[in-house]
Amino acid sequence: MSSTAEDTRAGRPPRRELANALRALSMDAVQAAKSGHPGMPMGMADIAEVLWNDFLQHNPCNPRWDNRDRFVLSNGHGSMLLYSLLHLTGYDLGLDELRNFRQLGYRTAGHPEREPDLGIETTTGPLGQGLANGVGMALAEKILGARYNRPDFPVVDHLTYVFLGDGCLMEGISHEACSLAGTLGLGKLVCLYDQNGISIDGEVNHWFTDDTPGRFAAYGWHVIPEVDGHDPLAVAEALAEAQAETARPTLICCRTVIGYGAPNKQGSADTHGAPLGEDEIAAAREQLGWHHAPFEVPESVRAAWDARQRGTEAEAAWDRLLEAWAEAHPDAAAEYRRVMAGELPADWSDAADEAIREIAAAGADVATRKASQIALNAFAPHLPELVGGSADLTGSNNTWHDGSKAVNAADAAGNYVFFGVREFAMTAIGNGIALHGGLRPYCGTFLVFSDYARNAVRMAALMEVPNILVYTHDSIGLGEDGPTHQPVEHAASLRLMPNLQVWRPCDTVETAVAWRAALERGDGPTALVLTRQGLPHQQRDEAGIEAIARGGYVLGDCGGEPDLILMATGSEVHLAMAAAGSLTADGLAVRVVSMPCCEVFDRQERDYREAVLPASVTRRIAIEAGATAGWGRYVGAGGAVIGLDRFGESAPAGELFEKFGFSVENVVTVARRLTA
Ligand SMILES: Cc1ncc(C[n+]2csc(CCOP(=O)(O)OP(=O)(O)O)c2C)c(N)n1
Ligand SMILES: [Mg+2]
Repeated sequence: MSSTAEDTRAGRPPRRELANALRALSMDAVQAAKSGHPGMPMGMADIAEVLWNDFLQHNPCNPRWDNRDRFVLSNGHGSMLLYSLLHLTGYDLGLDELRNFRQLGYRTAGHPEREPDLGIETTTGPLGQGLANGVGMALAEKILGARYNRPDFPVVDHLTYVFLGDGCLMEGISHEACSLAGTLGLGKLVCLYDQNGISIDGEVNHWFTDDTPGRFAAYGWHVIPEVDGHDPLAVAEALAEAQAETARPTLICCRTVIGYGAPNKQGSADTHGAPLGEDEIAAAREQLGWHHAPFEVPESVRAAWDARQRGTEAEAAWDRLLEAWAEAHPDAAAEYRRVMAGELPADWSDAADEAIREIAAAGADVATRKASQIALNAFAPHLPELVGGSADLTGSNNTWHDGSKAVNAADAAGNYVFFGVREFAMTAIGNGIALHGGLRPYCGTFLVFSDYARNAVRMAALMEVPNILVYTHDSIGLGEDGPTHQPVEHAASLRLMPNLQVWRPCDTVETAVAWRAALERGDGPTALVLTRQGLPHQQRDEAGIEAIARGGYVLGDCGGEPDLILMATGSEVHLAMAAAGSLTADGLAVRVVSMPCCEVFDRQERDYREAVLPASVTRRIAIEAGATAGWGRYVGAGGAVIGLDRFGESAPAGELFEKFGFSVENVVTVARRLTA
């Protein structure tokens, strides 16, 4: 963008007027809702105007255009800015939606999160995560570009823009994510920092005095400091400079005034998260020279904002490139189209069946973390879209498979990311990779550190992002590392999260089925909860193997109505089987139910659940080396739970299982008490 930026816009209303349309819509919608955040939209309006009108490649007529630039609102409280932009540029978001900001049944939620058919890539309520999502999107673009672009055919070639605020930069995740983005040389990531000096409690100089440009320079970023965020030419110049930089991510630090245009409140935290009030809004109209009724936008302003034709043309030009590329490289093109559509290969189902049959036939006695690697080795050759990594525990999580190849700054044509010790960013970056499309992420760490990642797991569940979480070292069974590393409450608490599927498989076969379920899931995350210690293979027939996918099934049975049902997950399944053997020898009719995924079991039809857990059998014991919460609904009032409602100890695993009651002897004792 040259200094003639203003000249090239002949015939259009002045930029300030276009930006004021964003300000007016935002302050009026917040006022109508009696709730929301006018400060950020009014402060960032000039920046947004330049970015969206002159730089952002997007098509309001097709929000899912593969090669669109991604735009992320990490300071997502400013959601009215995004709604105003979408409305004005021509997305399917009418004035009625803006008038009903934050109301039930409307698409204009407080924090919109994700709406791919509306042009909302992601915005984060939880500050800082959008920035990490943006890193994931830029990483996905880099990986896909390295795979699919050919000389003269830059089919994957877009930028990722992130708006962020002081809050995002105070959050630790910004360090995790931006440090890695620098190392990976994500040159097509452009972040615009709303440096307004204000957060909710007031002037940030009392709690945030970092040298932000210095900090990002130290990460290896290209930093453009001290840009006047209310000077469109300065913003345009900075954006042009950012585009020209392709080796390093760019941070543009924009000095802005929060609530710009509200004469008595601008520059203060009062504008952050409350309606301005009728009087101040009237005064702002005067100050801005915006003499239109609420939600009224003059035709000339609307016409200047309308991006539909420009977007349609941009997409059509890209379509022509794609066609030519597809003709020259038909195999790559077929794969590209499939992965971008989020579809599994046509032969996937047969291949997965075959792989699971082979794994069952091999019947290996291994830890389920090892079983996970076996599953990866079986499935990954069919799924080039699979991109995994670990937060510095690759050898422990067994996330590296025979086809893994590291991604780095110089060569992104790989499928494995060494995330470093950054669980939260890894998970949010994984979400960003999935949100971008074209790749399927998996992220490994110890189960106990899922706490570090937790809000990103929650965002994946909320946004229906199919991120796969490989959580190993899942109980006291990890032994000597001790209670800091021994998860207790984690499986139970992850099961509380809506739309997260938690699998805790007991052997190689269940682990492969769990992986398959995770890979076939398109609408939410899956946690694979895996052991450090070895586990014996369980025998099943063909029907038994098929039943695993139902989340809970009869693994060992007695013939006729059981006197007792033992149910267990993961490392406690073989214990249940051994205890059942002992009780059977004593003349009791015992059924063993393996329950690798409660969420999936709960969704089975009533008849199936009743067949597995007949209501008439009230003597039931659940066994899991973790918090007992959640098992009550399966064992009922007449049942018992053998679990662990305290922290573990540092000792060899075998001794710990004995001490805490995960022994055949204890299960038999509890069973005798129940059946007496
Ligand atoms: C993780 C997280 N913590 C706290 C909040 C609540 N919150 C929303 S906005 C905000 C202040 C953000 O300040 P800044 O990013 O500077 O936004 P500005 O006021 O400048 O718009 C806070 C604390 C949040 N949304 N996410
Ligand atoms: Mg701020």
